[in-house]
Amino acid sequence: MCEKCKGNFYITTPIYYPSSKLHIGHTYCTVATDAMARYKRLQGYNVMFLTGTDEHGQKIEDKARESGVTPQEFVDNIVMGERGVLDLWKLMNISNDRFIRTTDDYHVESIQKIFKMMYDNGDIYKGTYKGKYCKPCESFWTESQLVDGKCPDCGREVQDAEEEAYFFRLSKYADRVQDLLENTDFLEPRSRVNEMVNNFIKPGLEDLCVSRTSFTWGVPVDFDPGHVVYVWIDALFNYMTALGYQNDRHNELSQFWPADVHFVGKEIVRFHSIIWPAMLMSLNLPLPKKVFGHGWLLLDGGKMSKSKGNVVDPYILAERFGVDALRFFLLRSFPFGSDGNFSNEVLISTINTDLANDLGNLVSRTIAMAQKYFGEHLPAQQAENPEMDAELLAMVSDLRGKYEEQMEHFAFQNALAEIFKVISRANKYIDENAPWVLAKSEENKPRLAKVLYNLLETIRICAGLLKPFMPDTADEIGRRLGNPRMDWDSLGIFGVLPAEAAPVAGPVLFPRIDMEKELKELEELTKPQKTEPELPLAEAKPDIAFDEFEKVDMTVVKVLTCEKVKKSEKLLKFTLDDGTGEPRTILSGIAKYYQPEQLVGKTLVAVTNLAPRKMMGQLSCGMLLSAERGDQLHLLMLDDAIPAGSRLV
Ligand code: ME8
Repeated sequence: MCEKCKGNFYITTPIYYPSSKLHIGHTYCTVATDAMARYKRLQGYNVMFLTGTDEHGQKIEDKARESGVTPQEFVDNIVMGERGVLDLWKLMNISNDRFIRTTDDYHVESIQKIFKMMYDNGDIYKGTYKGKYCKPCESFWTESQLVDGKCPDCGREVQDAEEEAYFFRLSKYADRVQDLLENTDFLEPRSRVNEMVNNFIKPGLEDLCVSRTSFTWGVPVDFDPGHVVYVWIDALFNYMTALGYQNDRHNELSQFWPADVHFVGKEIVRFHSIIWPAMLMSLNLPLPKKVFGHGWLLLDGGKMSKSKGNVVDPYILAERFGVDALRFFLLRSFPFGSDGNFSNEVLISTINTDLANDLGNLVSRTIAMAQKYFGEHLPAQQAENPEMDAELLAMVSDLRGKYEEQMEHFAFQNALAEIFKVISRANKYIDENAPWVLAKSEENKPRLAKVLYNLLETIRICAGLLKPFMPDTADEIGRRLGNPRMDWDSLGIFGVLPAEAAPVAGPVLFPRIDMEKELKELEELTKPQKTEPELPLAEAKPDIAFDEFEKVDMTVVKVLTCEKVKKSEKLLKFTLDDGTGEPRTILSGIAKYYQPEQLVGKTLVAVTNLAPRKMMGQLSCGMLLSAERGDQLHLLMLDDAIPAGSRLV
């Protein structure tokens, strides 16, 4: 640790799933962590701020397959590609000291060693996973995860199943974890403690299944091929592998572990406050000092999430309003520990009220008056008026203490409220002292100089304390004040700005936004990005024997003619070449999906030994195969090089 440092401070964000691009909800937590990291640096701490991506698991494997790329290519694109995770953090001015990807070699190796260590000490053991299995999803579920007794992912029937798997003895640590939660400040806000204890620990903690065999995109269990490590073990240990635990890529474990705080969203508090400490206990490792579970940003009252497709794009907002305004809005408008409703109206009105009116006006009015009345710099001769100055000066002098108290409790909204109380008071101070009246007589110039000095000094302290939230704006204000001290010590003292301050004007910091016009434009741009809705899956049919399947004749056919069936909205009539030399007629209910002329000449597949049946008075000899999901239908079309009459085997 350096001589001057107050100490080390280690803070983390959750590592994000790069299963699709990040949204404003993810940005919220990272901006909060960044503000905290910057605040601690400002106080003089030696900070390690870690963020990263959690890249393994079945979901990523599936998404990559759907996109026709390897899982590694898939995650690389979302993490490093244009407008990906790294680009977003750069845009948002995130000052992380380290970025970990769980696909990094050193992390993978460390996880293998960690898994083996818990296996060797007996806390991981091989057993049988008994549960419910959804065949189409290839997923195991416990009874409690089912929704109405069906697969929570696709809604289909599940079957009883058994799979060989490794388990972590979570049950062994139940008492110690309960004690940790109830009798220490490990988990905050406090309300989350009851939720964890009553919902998860008291009903009985079961051992946790920590390996999977149904997919391969994960850290392989090196002593048992075919098993991959459960993603949450892989993910949680990132907080330590990133410092060098069980690897020699990094070397800061003794300096920064245990972490001072993990910021996590409320839905993953369970993993961080029960499973994580239990695993650390198993390895006799020190526990993080705190887990803070923050609330969600809601949209129309519901959680913004990739799977619901109702996400708001941080790029659009940052580009329209500026990065600092967006960062400020996120932490000023919602209490960090509770949920908050996102809306464009709140965003614009926060910018207009706090930034354009209150802060922006205070800075521009004060500097404009200083220049107008005194030119280059304020005169050294200044006259106090204790009666007029006392309240503002007392508020500014107390500000750092009040701000610190709130920041230490991660109460960003309250810390900002303290600053804005002072900014409003300063605006009122201008009106009370009416510098434009003082300027009329030479005799009042010393008093005028003091009024402006007090205002400039108030601005310096407010800007310095705003720096963790709006780093660029604080720097710009500092520049306009003539680059005075804005270090932590100086922010606790009124009077650090030299008396002969020489402020410089600049463009409007936060232009006022025309609410109505902006809302209209934004509505177009930030229309919740409907990601492709999940199409419902048809019910899976019972298994059949191979000889039953073999009875079906599937034949390659070419479309000779195709026309609509009169008086039917659904049916198309096909004449087909099935290779026998005799044209075959098939009626198919697909008129809603295809125009007849589109299909002439196409190579399709037909079931040709289906008993003929009459439809709308015409005989149909067979059935054309098509793929159906939700309200979409596609005929199976083959390469035209395949001759009519070929059999599908
Ligand atoms: O949970 N409002 O990753 P993730 C606020 N990989 N926060 C939100 C949010 C919203 N609307 N939507 C998401 C994971 N988040 C794991 C973490 S850590 C060892 C592994 C937050 O990408 C969410 O609460 O699904 C979580 O804390 C974080 O974004 C990452 O979510």
